[in-house]
Formats: sequence, C-alpha cells, structure tokens
Amino acid sequence: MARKDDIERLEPDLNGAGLRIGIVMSRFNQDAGEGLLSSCAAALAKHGVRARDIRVVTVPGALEVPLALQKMANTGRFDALIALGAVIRGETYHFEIVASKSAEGIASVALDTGVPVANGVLTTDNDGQALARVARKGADCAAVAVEMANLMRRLGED
Ligand code: INI
Repeated sequence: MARKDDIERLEPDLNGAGLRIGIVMSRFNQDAGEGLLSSCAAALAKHGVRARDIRVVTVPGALEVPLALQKMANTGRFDALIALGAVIRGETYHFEIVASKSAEGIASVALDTGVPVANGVLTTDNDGQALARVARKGADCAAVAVEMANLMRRLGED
C-alpha cells in the first residue's frame, strides 16, 4: 500500500534568481496600486528576483488588466505575471461586473497561455480597506509568482 511519506512531493521553491516577472498595474485607484507595487517589488527582491528582470506596465483600470497580461504572456519573455489594482465598491455601481470580469480575465490568461498569473487585484468596500491590505497582498503575489514559475518549470522537466 502506498504511504503518504513514501510518495515524492515537490516542495514550494521560493528562489526567484533568474526568473523574469511581468507586472500589470491598474491606475484607477492609484494609491492602492502604488502601495501594492511597492510591497510586491520589495518582496520580489527578497526572493532574489533582479530589478532588471522585472517589467511593470500600467493600464487605466482593472478591466484592461487581462489584455495587457495576455500580450505579455504571449511574448514568451516572462516566467510569471502579476496583476495589481483595486476595485472599490464605494466608487462604482458596476462594482460586481468590474470585479468579476477582471478576475475571470486574469484567471483565463493563465489557463490559456500556461504562464502563471498572481491575482493582486483587491476587491473592497472602501479605500481604507484597500490601503490596509496592500502590504500583505503585494508580498503574497510576489511569493505566488515565484513559486508558480518554479513549479511550472519543474513540472515541464519531468
Ligand atoms: N477600475 C478599477 O481598477 N477599479 C475600480 O474600482 C473601478 N471602478 O470603480 O469602476 C474601475 N473601473 C474602470 C474599468 O476597469 C475600466 O477601466 C473602464 O470601464 C474602461 O474600460
């Protein structure tokens, strides 16, 4: 009988040395976007990703994020991508549409292209909630991007 301890398990690899990371940031809620970018960049550096291996582009809003991600994924120049932004309920009647279409599009890019995408587009009721979450979310996305890039590479080797 197979026992759990006898089965090979791929452990998370958070070493970002040599990885090329693309970031798409929505400018719609600029303070939240810049806060996410700061924490994400700091965390990528902590994981060993070099500044020259990171490219940041900005788009007007969360609905434009998926198309920019798709274009970057299709270049073949990135090991992982990161989406950053904030959709804030207080500022829009079509919050649900923007939030869900953006998230669906971001997930589709990863599945359609095979390039992992970390989704750091916050959805909150107000500005304060968004700003309170930027430090954690940006850093989480950096770790997710590095881990998933390494996992895709590893799975492709077997
Ligand atoms: N885009 C955001 O990134 N965040 C929001 O909170 C937001 N609101 O509130 O509407 C938002 N809307 C713009 C949208 O993403 C598109 O840029 C726009 O509809 C033009 O396509």
